[in-house]
Amino acid sequence: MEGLIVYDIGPVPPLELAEFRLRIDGDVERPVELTWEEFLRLPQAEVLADLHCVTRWSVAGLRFEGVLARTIIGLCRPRKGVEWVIAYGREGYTTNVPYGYFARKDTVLAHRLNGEPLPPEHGWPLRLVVPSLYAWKSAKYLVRLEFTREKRRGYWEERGYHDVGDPWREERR
Ligand SMILES: Nc1nc2c(c(=O)[nH]1)N[C@H]1C(S)=C(S)[C@@H](COP(=O)(O)O)O[C@H]1N2
Ligand SMILES: [Mo]
Repeated sequence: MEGLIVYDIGPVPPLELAEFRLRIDGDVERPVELTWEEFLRLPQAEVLADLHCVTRWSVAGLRFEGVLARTIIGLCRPRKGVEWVIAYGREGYTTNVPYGYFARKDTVLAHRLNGEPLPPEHGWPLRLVVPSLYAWKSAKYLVRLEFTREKRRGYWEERGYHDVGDPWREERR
């Protein structure tokens, strides 16, 4: 993708789509595990997003397609009191997303970018995109969403990044 800088904490294990599973669990009424086909059968949507990295690059006008976070919320029904969503990448990346930002109408579990399947280095086959937060909250290679009441930090949050990360408030670290 032109303009998007690849930012990865380490090598990403290969994956066959037939082996793909998305786990949605934690403090929810209905934990679910979806195969790739099951995920694609959920209602699909399109979101225009800008990504802002804390290292000060931004890319505007990315067109992501996938399943809205709100659809996932309707599916798993988080319990009252849930305040965080931990997103897991298959290489071991984690990040904690405040539930209020996760639940915004433009948060999407994206599998296409600008009309093409997600490029491998940008999260194939699936990434979380939280346009309202800095890009480190947009976990690539997404395999699990865990809803929690208590705060648990993710990879960069452990290393001093902000728990919320709202670029309009410049919440970097
Ligand atoms: N799984 C995973 N997701 C990740 C990262 C990562 O290392 N692993 N890096 C984060 C950071 S710091 C940024 S800035 C963006 C970069 O997204 P891009 O590589 O698609 O440009 O991905 C975020 N999501
Ligand atoms: Mo980043």
